[in-house]
Amino acid sequence: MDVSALQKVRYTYKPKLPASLCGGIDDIAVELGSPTEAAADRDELREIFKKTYGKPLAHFVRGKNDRIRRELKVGVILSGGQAPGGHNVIAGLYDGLKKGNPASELYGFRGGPSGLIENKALVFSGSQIDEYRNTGGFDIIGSGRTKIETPEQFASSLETAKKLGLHAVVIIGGDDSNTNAALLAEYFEKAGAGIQVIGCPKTIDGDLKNEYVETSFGFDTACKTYSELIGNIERDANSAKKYWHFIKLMGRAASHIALECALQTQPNICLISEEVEAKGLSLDQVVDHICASVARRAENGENFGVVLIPEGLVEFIPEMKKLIRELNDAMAEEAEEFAGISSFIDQIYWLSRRISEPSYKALQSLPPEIARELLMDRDPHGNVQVSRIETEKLLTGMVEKKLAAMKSAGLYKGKFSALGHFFGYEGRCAFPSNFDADYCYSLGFSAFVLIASGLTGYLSSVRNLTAPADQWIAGGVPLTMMMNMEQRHGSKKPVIRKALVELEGKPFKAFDAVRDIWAVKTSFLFPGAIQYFGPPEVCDEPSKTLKLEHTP
Ligand code: FBP
Repeated sequence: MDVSALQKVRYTYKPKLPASLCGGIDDIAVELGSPTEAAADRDELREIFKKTYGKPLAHFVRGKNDRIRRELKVGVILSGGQAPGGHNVIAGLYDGLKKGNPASELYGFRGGPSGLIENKALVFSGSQIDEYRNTGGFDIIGSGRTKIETPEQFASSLETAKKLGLHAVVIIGGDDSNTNAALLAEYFEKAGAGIQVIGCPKTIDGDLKNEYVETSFGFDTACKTYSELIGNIERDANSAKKYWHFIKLMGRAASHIALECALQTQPNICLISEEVEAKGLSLDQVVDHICASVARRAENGENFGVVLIPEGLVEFIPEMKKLIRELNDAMAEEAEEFAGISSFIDQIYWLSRRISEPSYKALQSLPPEIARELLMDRDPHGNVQVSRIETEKLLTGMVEKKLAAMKSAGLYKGKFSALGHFFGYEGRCAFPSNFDADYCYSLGFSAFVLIASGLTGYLSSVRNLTAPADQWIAGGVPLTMMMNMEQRHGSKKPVIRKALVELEGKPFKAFDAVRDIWAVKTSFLFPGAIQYFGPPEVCDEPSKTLKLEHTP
């Protein structure tokens, strides 16, 4: 296989592991804490997860574990959007299994959860794993967004696992995929199949975190990649001095990526969806906020700037949030009928009889291309595909109009020329940073220890991540502990609670303390490309979010 010079050298990188996993394989024991409770809606969740609710927290210590040498067959799934480091989770899991018992086997399910449902599996060889060590992407087996949902899909998943003689399945995914992992663990337990299920916290969005999951993997690399690009654009803007760049950033509902990139690059404006919602800002007020900065900078002769926009913004603007909720419900309740309506005009007419008057007005006030984007298919988990809504265009159009009105009123004298960008897919398959390479390998290895120790319904967890890797704390968090009930597809479902940006949290506070200066004075920072070789303060630094959240 032809590989780049960087890839060749990255093969030789040895990921760092927590001390509890570094010794001999016979010296890794599990310590269990007290029973746990769900994040909310405990009675309902106890009913749904009769077999797996309330398990204790687990962490690894040096000690004897007589189960670790068992011969095991394990299947692994990459689920949902790509995130840098997925290959290292698989490598860590593979190496753990082989260290435990060279006869153990790791199966990879192709194309996401559908690979388990349809029994599309391969057995990994050592040389195949070696070709993917420390590389980005999920291409070793591919990913997919199928949700294991129907009774038939659960039954086929069990059938596949039984047919292959699996002891366990590892699902590498975000909040929705790990909710699926919890449901599958419960199903296998109810069926008395003795097949364990372990999840791994993946998503560039950074919204799968809590007291025990400090960050999801991929967030670090994706943010560093976007920040490099934003820094380059800032420098271009500061050189040419003629454009305002409106940059939408992936992250789905959460604004963690936008906030982290803002901390790394110091743009003029970074919108935070969670703040927009908390303050109940309308779309017009968001536009006013941007225009105020454009006008102030124009007074200083600076007709250029950078605005960061979290991709989920529209879902947090109260009138839009209401509209999207009503659209989701209407489109889910009569999904087949809606799917049969081909023209946009007919879709709008159909909706006019199903959504409230204010929502209908909000829909009609949008530029037609944005309204069309709001009516596109939901993902298999019922979410609006916010990556396909061109919020950057919506905002530039509205800012342009508002500035023209301000000019007529003598309130603005500058020139405004805007360019739109969307950074998302560019960062999801980058070579993992050293942080993600180490973290992911440790997560995969931990998943092996959880399996070997006979645990099911857990999320592999590695904590204390701002300390050097040997001080990281590895173990497992019960999946039900992170759950609550939420409205999905028109009914209440158990889901892992999404962690959104906390306005009282340290990362937001750090941003809030300086953003008014950035809004007027050019304060750009240029972080440059991710460095893989060199001094640790350049190569091994975790994200600013993680450092702010976890450094006392
Ligand atoms: P996950 O939640 O599955 O990790 O995916 C995250 C994400 O990258 C979002 O940031 C983005 O909105 C979405 O995936 C895009 O989905 P798709 O890859 O299906 O276009």
